[in-house]
Amino acid sequence: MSSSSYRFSFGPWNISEGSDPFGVDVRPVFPHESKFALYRPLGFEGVQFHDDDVVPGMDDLSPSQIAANAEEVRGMLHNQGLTPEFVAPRLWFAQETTDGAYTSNCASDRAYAWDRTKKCIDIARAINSKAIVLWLAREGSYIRESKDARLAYQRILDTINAMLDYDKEIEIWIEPKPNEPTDQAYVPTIGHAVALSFASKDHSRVKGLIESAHALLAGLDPSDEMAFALAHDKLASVHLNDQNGLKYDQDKNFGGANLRAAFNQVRVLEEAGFGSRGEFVGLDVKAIRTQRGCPVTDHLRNSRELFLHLVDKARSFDKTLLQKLRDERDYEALELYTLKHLMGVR
Ligand code: 3MF
Ligand code: MG
Repeated sequence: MSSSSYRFSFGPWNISEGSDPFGVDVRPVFPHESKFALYRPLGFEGVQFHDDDVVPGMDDLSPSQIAANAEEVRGMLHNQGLTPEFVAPRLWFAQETTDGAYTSNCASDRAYAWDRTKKCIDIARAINSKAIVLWLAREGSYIRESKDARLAYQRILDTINAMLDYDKEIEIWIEPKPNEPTDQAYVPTIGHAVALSFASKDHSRVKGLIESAHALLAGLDPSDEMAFALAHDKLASVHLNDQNGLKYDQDKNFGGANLRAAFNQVRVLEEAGFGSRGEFVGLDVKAIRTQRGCPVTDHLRNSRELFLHLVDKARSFDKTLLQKLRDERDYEALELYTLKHLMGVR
């Protein structure tokens, strides 16, 4: 695969107005629909959605209104030559999700979550997307005794099975994250997601989406998490970005905190032929608050460019030397070679 044949995606939330928990927007709102026109010129062809990115206010709309709105978005994507990569149910904003969604202690709140999930699948089908991403934002606890964790895992699995029944073609991609907004999440790593997949009634349709920052927040190396998923043929997509240590979820530019770790993610993806079956390279990067302009898209363009430079680095990595140094168990020399290769010095 030539490096230019990688296909890239991002979600409309990646072009943001800059508010954070401590301050309001610093840039004017850039209309959602106008974002679609930015994708192709930036080198992206896949769009990632939350259900209410497709149909805003969906909780208050009838099924036919939801279908009509989704149809309109399908047309806009078609006009711009874009592919909807996935739709994710936003199960963390509504009052009903205060104590979690599928794992809430309240039966009527769990019913809301299931209803919203079915609508999300309907929306995905209406815009021609074949996948649902489950970022299980509030499925976890702050107070460990507040929930029966074993029952919570069962409820998540029951929901996955119900989704597989509800639509016989749709795939479910689990995006693990260890914390934030919860203190401890029930599906913190790709290992947990892969276990849920194999426990489900059709594991061929249950896969994972790995975000670099989420792996780092779990104290793990993103490239090893990706390798684990790839070894089980379970890596459906990635959210490449970066994270400077164990703090709030930063969604920094890919490679911005740890270039070597970014290189290793690209190397592992390259070696496994990721992308050759149409998988997208997703970039879940946040525009920094200080950046001027509207819309701001430099973070997306730059992260994509860095990925492609690292593809070149992965390809020009001397495989014969690598094998020799592995055989000789000279990992000191291997490390120096790797760092010099990244710096472009001999
Ligand atoms: C949270 C995330 C989310 C998910 C998105 C799709 C805002 O840390 O990374 O991005 O990727 O909700 O599941
Ligand atoms: Mg993400």
